[in-house]
Amino acid sequence: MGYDLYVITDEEIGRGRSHAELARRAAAGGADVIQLRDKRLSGRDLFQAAVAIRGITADAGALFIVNDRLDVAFAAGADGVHLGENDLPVGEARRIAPPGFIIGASVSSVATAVRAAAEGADYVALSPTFATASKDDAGPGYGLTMLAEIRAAVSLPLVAIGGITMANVAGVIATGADGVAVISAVVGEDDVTAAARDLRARITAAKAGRR
Ligand code: TZP
Ligand code: MG
Repeated sequence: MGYDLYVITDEEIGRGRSHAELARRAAAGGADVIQLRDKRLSGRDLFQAAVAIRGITADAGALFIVNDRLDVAFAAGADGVHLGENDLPVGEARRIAPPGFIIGASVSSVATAVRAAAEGADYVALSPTFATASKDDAGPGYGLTMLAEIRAAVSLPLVAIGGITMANVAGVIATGADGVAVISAVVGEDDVTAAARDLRARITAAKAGRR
């Protein structure tokens, strides 16, 4: 299973629709991966949202990843966790994760990508690839040059995250990303399912053009 279209839930950008509802709509549009991300929720509420999304993604055949919280990911039976550079180290998560459990890592350089790979990450995400208003502390984007450098340095699946739009997704895929992770381009749209379908089609077309 791939990482082509990786949709991250956000109830604020999602205009009040719940994490589960956003996940359901994105999966219906062909999202390959759904990530539950909510920095505000208590562990208990995050767990409850995770259990709901576990059922939705299992039915849809999508992967389910929990942001930040390895404990919640384990407890809800998620497929994996996504860890940033200030979260639990990838190697420590790998040490206690069951076989097959997916660990994704946000990276900001070739060096951090190579380290994440060495510690046992299953995919790396260049974060942020472009500037974004969806994450307060994201900072400026690293851009396509850095994406290409990481592509050349690691063989793991490479995801671009931050500021990906319908307009720039083809260039991101042409640069060598295996997939894109988005909030606003899908979750912020009125018709989440149609936006996911449109973005997914652009990714598929860009990959076909790369061969
Ligand atoms: N991590 C790095 S950028 C980002 C996250 C969660 C936000 C991505 O949101 P958008 O709306 O797709 O730029
Ligand atoms: Mg994090």
